[in-house]
Amino acid sequence: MPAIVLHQWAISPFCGKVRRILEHKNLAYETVEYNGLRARKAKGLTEVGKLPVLDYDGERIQDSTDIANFLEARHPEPPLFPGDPQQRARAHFWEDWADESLYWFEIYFRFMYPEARARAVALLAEGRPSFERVLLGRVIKGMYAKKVAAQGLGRMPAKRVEEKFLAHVDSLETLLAKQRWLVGEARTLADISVQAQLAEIARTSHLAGEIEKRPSVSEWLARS
Ligand SMILES: N[C@@H](CCC(=O)N[C@@H](CS)C(=O)NCC(=O)O)C(=O)O
Repeated sequence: MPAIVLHQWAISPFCGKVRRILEHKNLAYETVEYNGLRARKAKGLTEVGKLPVLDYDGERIQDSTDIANFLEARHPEPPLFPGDPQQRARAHFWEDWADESLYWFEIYFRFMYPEARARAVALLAEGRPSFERVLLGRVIKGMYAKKVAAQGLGRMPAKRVEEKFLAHVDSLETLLAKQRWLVGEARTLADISVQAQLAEIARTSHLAGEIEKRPSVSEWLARS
């Protein structure tokens, strides 16, 4: 078995995506956590400075999409992608939608609401001295407020952002009421990518209850 180490924040949706990929492929791995002030060390792991980062038998890969492709090449079974090229193209777009659009709803619902933010800060400070939790609490709000304002959601009323998100969840419900997986007949990177974002929204946001109310989405999310 290869030596695999995932450098992560446990509550990062992209790190959750990589854990799901590794579990899908039945690969054993260890994790290294970057909670609290250790977050600064994550910047030095790669040029990009983001997590997840995966160490695989001495090779270092960053970016969840690149990690997925890397692991697919080395461990083709069970596959992450459908064999049919058209379905593979659909899986590609689902992944990109999850990573580039749904992700911002996750950030917004986690960091723009005081109760969700307090839960996230507690999780991001787990295992660290208590002063780091206080520090994180102080810096995180402003940091993410700037990011969501630049992206756009941060300049909309919260009610509108919630409506837009629930329209996405309703569309997922419509699809999943008629099909077991997002693309084709088996679990693919499409399901993994969307599930990873929704699971993190459900972990810290009051919208968890709204997700639970959609039976097909809820059942598919639990079937991971
Ligand atoms: N496209 C990247 C996105 C990774 C990403 O944005 N990670 C966040 C944590 S959820 C991060 O490292 N943020 C710290 C930063 O941007 O400096 C992937 O798929 O891995």
